[in-house]
Amino acid sequence: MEMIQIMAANQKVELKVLGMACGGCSAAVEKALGNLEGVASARVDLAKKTAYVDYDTEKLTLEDLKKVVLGAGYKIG
Ligand SMILES: [Cu+2]
Repeated sequence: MEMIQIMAANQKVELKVLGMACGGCSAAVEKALGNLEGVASARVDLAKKTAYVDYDTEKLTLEDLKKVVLGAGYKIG
């Protein structure tokens, strides 16, 4: 039962991230997202300019994720 409650709040999203030029950039975005409390996993595909984030909707909103990307110096597409 506890398991179900934990899983129920998680949401997967894909964010278009603009301004990344190399692996260092994608790693920085990945780290910034991954450091957020409530993010279960964050993976960034540099070629696709996309961040795949699995997060807890009770702790974070999509806006919070976007703000972190902007704060790291990149843009949302
Ligand atoms: Cu770079």
